[in-house]
Amino acid sequence: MATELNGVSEQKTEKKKTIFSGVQPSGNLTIGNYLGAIKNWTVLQKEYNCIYCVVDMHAITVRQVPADLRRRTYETLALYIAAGLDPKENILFVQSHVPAHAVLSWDLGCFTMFGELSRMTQFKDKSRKNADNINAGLFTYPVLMAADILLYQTDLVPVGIDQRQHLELARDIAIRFNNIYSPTFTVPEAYIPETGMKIMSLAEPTKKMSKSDSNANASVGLLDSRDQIIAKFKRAVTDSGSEVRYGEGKDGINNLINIYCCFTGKTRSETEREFEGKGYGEFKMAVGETVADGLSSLREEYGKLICDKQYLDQIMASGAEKASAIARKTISKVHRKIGYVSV
Ligand code: ATP
Ligand code: LTN
Repeated sequence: MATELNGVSEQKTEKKKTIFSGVQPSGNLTIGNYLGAIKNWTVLQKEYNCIYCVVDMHAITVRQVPADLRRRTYETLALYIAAGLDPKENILFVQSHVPAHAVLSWDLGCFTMFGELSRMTQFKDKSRKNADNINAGLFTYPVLMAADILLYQTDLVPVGIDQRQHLELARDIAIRFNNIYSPTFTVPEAYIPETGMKIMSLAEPTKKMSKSDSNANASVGLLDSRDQIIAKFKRAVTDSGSEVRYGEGKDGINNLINIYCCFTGKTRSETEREFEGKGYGEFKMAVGETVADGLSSLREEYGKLICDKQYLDQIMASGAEKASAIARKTISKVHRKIGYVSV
């Protein structure tokens, strides 16, 4: 899709398109976050104007320990860079450093219907998981996400498929606002990878792998050690069969095949052929080793970055400054259209 949308001829005549995406610093980033989101971001950074955010304001919709949130905000930024995002080529910043996100979120909330927010499956899931804290922020989370995206006149939003519904809502809000006033926001499109769009839990393969899962064996962290990674794949839940073949009702093995394909670049049928006549045990071991090897340079780079807090602070500050300059323009346009008095 990237090449199709951004062929050479288009690049010469048109302004580069803008990309925006983010991850919440709500836990240890998993291979789901990597394969569904961050890995794809690195591919896009040369051809697009890319803005990647650590969405800490989204993270507090679920109760966070302050020291953990602060540490994970640094960790997430360091992981962005370790995964290959160049801070000189991209704007990397922390959401709470740019207050325009909260400002636009309020405005857009007045153009979003209660019924629309009630239909969001992530809200329903998270309400079930956090029954003692179904706060208003959890409910209006998609409005803040729409503000994140629309502030930067974003064309494309690379996310995992679980975010499609939120993206649709962001588009609806943009279209609604544009129709009520006049064209104000670029209407964004989702950019969802074909493979890795939804990595499932290793413990319950019908559920999405999630960094906030309380079962440590369910997800593989980007910073897990080689031994931990291999052990988790060895323990991965699969069906009672033994043939490494993609198929209906084989969620566990399908997930392992997908992960293996993402890390090796092989197709499903190539993988099936490679493991023909070999059992699940051997396959799980191979997936574990492949993932551990695939993440080793990221882990090494991360180790260096996380020790240099000063460097990370500097990236955060300069990212916030660049993001604020773009956001300011959208805010002033929106406020003029709404009818707020400017002084
Ligand atoms: P949480 O558990 O706190 O809800 P999460 O692990 O679901 O977090 P997010 O911060 O909500 O992660 O998502 C960041 C990005 O990673 C999004 O683009 C999302 O689509 C993608 N993503 C998250 N989990 C997966 C997954 N299992 N497979 C593919 N992509 C994923
Ligand atoms: N809701 C997203 C995180 C997120 C996001 C964004 C992604 C917040 N704001 C803007 C893309 C664009 C999630 O992955 N849970």
